[in-house]
Amino acid sequence: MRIAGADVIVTSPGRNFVTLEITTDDGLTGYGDATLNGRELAVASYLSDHVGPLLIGRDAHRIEDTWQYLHRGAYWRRGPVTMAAIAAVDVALWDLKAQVAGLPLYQLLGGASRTGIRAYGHASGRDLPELLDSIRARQEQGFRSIRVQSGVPGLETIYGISAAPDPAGGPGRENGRHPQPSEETWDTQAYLRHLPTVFEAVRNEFGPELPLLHDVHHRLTPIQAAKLGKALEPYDLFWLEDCTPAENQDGLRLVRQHTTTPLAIGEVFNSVVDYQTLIREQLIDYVRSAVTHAGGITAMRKLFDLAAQYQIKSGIHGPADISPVGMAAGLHLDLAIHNFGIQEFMPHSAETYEVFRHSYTFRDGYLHPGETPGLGVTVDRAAAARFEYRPAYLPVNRLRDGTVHDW
Ligand code: EZ4
Ligand code: CO
Repeated sequence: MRIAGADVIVTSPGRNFVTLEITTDDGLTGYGDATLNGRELAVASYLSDHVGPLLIGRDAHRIEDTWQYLHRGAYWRRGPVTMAAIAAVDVALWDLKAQVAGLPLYQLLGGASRTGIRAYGHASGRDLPELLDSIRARQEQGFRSIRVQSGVPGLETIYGISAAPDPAGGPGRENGRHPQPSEETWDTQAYLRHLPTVFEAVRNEFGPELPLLHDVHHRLTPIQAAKLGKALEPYDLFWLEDCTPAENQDGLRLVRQHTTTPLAIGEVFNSVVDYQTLIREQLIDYVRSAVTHAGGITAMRKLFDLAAQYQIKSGIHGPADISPVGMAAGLHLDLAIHNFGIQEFMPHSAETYEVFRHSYTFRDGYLHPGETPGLGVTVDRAAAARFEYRPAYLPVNRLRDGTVHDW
């Protein structure tokens, strides 16, 4: 089975997605997600200008060799653009191999280790009543684990509570072809004072059993994160996510020494190298990388195997800016690996599902990739062509004095 074509599909059904479509000389088609929110065209160019031409004529079955060829062979390693491009090739090749085998992809990864994939949904509110309603709405949708994000008195918008439900699909898109990112104001002390009161109220309302998560979005220093983790201990979080920027992995030692709140990190990481200290020293409890951003199934499987040696579990990133192709790739891994933890799930819009036909399901709190041979996602190219790319960016965050802060 030789690779005959490698097409890059850029489409915007509600938000931007980049998809690699690999075709083979025996007529099969495989898909990989290459969406890098706000920097989509850089990956599209990396694939169509530099990677696609190298793939033509290669044996589509040689997944590991192709991964190494693109990673080591390029000389320039790692980085979000490179790793998203390699991920797209890798996932498309796994899709093809599973189609040839006539099996859903998870069967090639060792088969199912569980019957369903526990998913968490997002609840948010500008104030407490709105937040409690949002949690109830998620429960009605079937979610049994819920990420809680709350407005902070005195702050107009904060991460997870933008006026538009989907930040990079939000106001910036309306400004024409070259929008500027919107800007938000941040006050760390106000957040640190307010958040424990939110979790106290949520626990009082919903009781001790509902698994609750929270995403700090890299906004604290290690000592601030330590303080927050400690303050949240009475509310028994499932995890506290991205409590501090973790490019400096050593910083997590301080957080860890002060709190037993479980920690999840890694949605902006793209390589196992980013995790070396975090995993070896057991400084985190959940690995957050997305298949789409961290080199595909081949790389993620190795990452999870390393984590398993240290009792660290998976918590694959699953926001709406991962396409259904990337989502499905994560679900096949989730079902197969032993050290599965939880899967983030933001259902896509009806427009997105028009372009991406998928076999995965969500029922009673659990996802399943389905039994269709391969990945179980196909792209309707005629539908994709109806949704033209428009630049859209995540907001930029500033402190009250105007200093740029992590978003
Ligand atoms: O802000 O995917 O846990 N999920 C998140 C996401 C990220 C976006 C960035 O593109 O933090 O919503
Ligand atoms: Co996050």
